[in-house]
Amino acid sequence: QEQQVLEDLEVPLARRETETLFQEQPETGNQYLEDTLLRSYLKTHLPPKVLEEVHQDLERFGNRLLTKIQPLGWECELNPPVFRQYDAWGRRVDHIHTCSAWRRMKEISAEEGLIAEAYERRYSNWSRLYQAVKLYLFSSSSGGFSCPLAMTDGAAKVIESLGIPGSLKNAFSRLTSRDPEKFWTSGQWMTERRGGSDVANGTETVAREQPDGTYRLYGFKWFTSAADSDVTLTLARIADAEGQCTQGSRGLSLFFLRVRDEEGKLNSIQVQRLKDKLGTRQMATAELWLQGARAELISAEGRGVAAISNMLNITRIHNVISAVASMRRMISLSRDYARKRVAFGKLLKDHPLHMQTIARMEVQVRGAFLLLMEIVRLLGLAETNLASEQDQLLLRLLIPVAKLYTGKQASAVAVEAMESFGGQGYMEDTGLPVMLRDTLVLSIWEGTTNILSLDVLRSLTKSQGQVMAAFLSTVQKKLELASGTEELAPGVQRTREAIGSLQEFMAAAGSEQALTMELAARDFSYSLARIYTGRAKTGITEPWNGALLMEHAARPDASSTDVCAALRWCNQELCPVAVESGRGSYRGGAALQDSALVFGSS
Ligand code: UCC
Repeated sequence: QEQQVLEDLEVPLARRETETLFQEQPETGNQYLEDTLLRSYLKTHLPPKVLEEVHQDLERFGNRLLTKIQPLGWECELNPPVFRQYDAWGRRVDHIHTCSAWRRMKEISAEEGLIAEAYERRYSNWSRLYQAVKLYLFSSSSGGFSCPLAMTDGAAKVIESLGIPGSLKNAFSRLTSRDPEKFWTSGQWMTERRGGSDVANGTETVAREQPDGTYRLYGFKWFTSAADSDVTLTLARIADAEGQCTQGSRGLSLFFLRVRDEEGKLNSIQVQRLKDKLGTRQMATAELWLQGARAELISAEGRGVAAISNMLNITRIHNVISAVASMRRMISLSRDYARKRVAFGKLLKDHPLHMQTIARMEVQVRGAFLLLMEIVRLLGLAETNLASEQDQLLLRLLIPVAKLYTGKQASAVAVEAMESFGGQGYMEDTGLPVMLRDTLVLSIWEGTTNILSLDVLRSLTKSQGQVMAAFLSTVQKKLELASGTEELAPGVQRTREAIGSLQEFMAAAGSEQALTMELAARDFSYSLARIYTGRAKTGITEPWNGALLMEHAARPDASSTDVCAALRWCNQELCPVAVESGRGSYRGGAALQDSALVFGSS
């Protein structure tokens, strides 16, 4: 009996000691100060005066993110929006309640000039890049607020590209305001039941002109992200006097509308329900009925898709920003964990296989980061009329390439990084699953990988091949002029070979049927992403007008890490389209085989 009593006393004691996992939490510090690649990029490219100013602001912002904004982001995750359709007395209210942290994110976005910076252009062509850097730092702490910011930026871009008509002056100044009281966010209502990708054939919303020249919209929008936004851009078909509409892309026009009036009453809109999503749960995505919503036509009739493309190209860049940011955050946490976690008698950082895994992710995020910087650099030039024709062509091509490529990279890195925490990576309260969920959407919204691959082909066709000529001549010129940094020679060689294979593929594909290019579209886009990201430096006499891995590694003050990352990038298959073409993957017969594999053959 005495023995039993003693055991009973000991068991709880033993349990107390073992039931809790004592493990220091992985953390990041000031993300700006810790990001050596970002800082070396800015140092290399920005004029010294600009660098001095933005450095101070980014260091301050990095501290604000760490101490104030990151906790708010987590609050947004814990308090997702709630939809209340009726009040206690049966009145239909359709109220989307957001938490105070979410509303605070909106104020912070204004205070930090997260949209304003790009439109004020106080640093001329560098303003866009500076804005992108702030958004990149903000993204993983924003509690999903990056999404409304993407659309707000896109709406501002569309309005600016229309010359800021008088009727939209107020909206433009609010979308680009630094004043939290004035700042508006925008939605982008493109998706209807019949068409997420096929917008041209799937859009059923009808616009009826009113005597005062405005329109009333009738239809159903199936996904409306950040439905608490103040305004939105949306597509609809204008009905003629007989109520008939033109079908297809040529029937679509672009409209601007305020979602609510001054009192907060919805603009003849009913909220059907909020979506139950895998991720981005901090943000309200709604199904909306437009029941005569008053709207303003802002594109030429029938030019809706072309007009909203200005928005799409901006939101796709934001997608790249979020993809790179989420990879960076996951890897930073993995790295920190490797310094703290002991297994098999030593820290994870002392296990070579574990470090190899993180290093592989690091090569991916480095390439993606430099691709992002290249795009926002080109965009900055285009917005300040400093871009050459070649720059503009490259920008058109690189946006879909980067969106599709980094979206996939981010998902793969998020899954891999999660594994580096073992079972803890799978635990909700670590916050790691949130990051994984929120990353998975990046290859879906704003155009799936295949849709973006077809957009790459669209840019080729629309420019009659000029985008490709710009791509090849940029890459080739840089290779010809390559300074011959000895350590980089194998990478230069591999890139050269990849370009040769790409050219051979293109020459052969030119005489094939359209099906060949369609089947090749994804591998082709991947090849462009890998070759461009790994391309070599231009030579010492040229300005640092590109920013990709080899260029970065050939800077006079480049580190051995820069060189190693460049070489490792070039060690992957740089031209998968040539490899697959060689295997016959794009022949008509291959398409039949694909079908048989999926559905089975008789
Ligand atoms: O709304 C959504 C969620 C919002 C959440 C925002 C988050 C942002 C992320 C931030 C990270 C946190 S998702 C909804 C997104 N929907 C899409 O992305 C649609 C996907 N589908 C496509 O992209 C299709 O390719 C379409 C809709 C563009 C195809 O339309 P069409 O009408 O069939 O295509 P067309 O006929 O080829 O193009 C019509 C015109 C042409 O100009 P013209 O007539 O002058 O020849 C095209 O060249 O539009 C032009 N165009 C473009 N121009 C089409 N795409 C582009 C482009 N990307 N750039 C320039």
